[in-house]
Amino acid sequence: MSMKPFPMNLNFKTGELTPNDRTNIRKLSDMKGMFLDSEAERRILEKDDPLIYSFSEKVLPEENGHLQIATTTIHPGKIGDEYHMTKGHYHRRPDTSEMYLGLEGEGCLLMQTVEGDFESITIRPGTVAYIPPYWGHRMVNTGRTPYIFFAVYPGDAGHNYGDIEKTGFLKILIERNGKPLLIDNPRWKK
Ligand code: S6P
Ligand code: ZN
Repeated sequence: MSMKPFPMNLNFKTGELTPNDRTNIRKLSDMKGMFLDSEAERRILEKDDPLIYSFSEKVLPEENGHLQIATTTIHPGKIGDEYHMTKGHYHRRPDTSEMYLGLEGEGCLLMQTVEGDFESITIRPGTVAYIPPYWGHRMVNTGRTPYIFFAVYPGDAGHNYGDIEKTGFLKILIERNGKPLLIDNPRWKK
């Protein structure tokens, strides 16, 4: 028996997706070693464990032919000079793509391939970004308000976090003189 069609509601201001089945929370302690300034990370974690981002998903079959639907909110802030960001990932099936739609706030989509290509796209409310197959992706909140975006990707894409945990991203986004600046990641390993 095939699945029946159904509606959902997406609040364009808050990113709230209803109904959704699961909200995942990522605090600084879940992202140890991902920000460049490990001393700043240690100092913050001594006192606090700030929420970096959360994402809500509708649970749909992880099968070819279906789609996955999610909204993410990255809270504003920095660890040292580096803006709050998602962990970032490749897809477990690397030949799958993804679409992001910016809803609120301002930030940047960082993308890279295992061969060492790199691209970035500024995403504001209304920006639609297409992430082709084989491009790892991470979102970064460069603003002072929550950064909210909507994502749609193939049902069987899955997530590969391990490769980004090992190599990091080629470039990182830091604040310099009050403005975002993309710099080479001194820890990047191909
Ligand atoms: C999934 C899609 C998003 C992210 C979410 C959190 O393919 O790209 O829903 O899962 O933004 O980021 P991350 O890197 O922790 O999965
Ligand atoms: Zn993805």
